[in-house]
Amino acid sequence: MYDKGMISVSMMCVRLDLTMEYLKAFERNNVELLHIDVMDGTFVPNITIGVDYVKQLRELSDKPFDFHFMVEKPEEKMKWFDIREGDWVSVHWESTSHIDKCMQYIKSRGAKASIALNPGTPLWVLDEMYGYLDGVLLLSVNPGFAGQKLIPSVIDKVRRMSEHLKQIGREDITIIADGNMSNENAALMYRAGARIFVAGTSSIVKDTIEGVDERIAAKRKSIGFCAE
Ligand code: S6P
Ligand code: MG
Repeated sequence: MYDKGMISVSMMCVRLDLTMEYLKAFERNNVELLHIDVMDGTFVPNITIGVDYVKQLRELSDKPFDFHFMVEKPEEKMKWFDIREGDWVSVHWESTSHIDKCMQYIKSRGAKASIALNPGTPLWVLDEMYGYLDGVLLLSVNPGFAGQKLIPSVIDKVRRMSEHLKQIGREDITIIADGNMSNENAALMYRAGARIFVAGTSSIVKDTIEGVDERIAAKRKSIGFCAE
């Protein structure tokens, strides 16, 4: 397990007119990952980032992408995207009968494989899948929208996931926390065992670029970069 947390910035939260400024800020502050929420209007009640946006974003940034697919038939739709070695890719267990096929595909691209779980989905659904996993994404909001409130029971779910991973000798599997990762919530999730933090409107991404460096620094402090 990484000692310190990594930041994965939610690109759906970045205003179009501020995209370049934010990308420069992520570069100078060594933000680790760009979180790409792909929603199809069927699995979740929203449509977000698509194939062409991702293509263009690749031209603007060399950072690894952290794909979060919230789509039906991910085993087909994932293949439309340029998934590269070093990327993280999370697919919802609830979205497909072919989660095994999805994991095989992600591995075949050299990317890190992760299963995403909605807040109401129990951890035991992962039982047959640990062999593939590099990560588990635990949503602390119902998927579909930025700017929601954290569902508090997910903090204990992260703690139980972390304990279970220790028990089965799989501390190498990284817990990704997504949904209202304010600095306060991120600190709780960090203590519970999460190590990648999706940062959107509740911490780093605002309607202005002003203060972004300070916001990134504050986020780092909440995820293990200073003594508690
Ligand atoms: C939600 C999505 C998330 C959001 C992120 C936004 O369905 O998976 O990745 O983009 O949670 O962050 P915030 O800080 O606005 O909740
Ligand atoms: Mg997400």
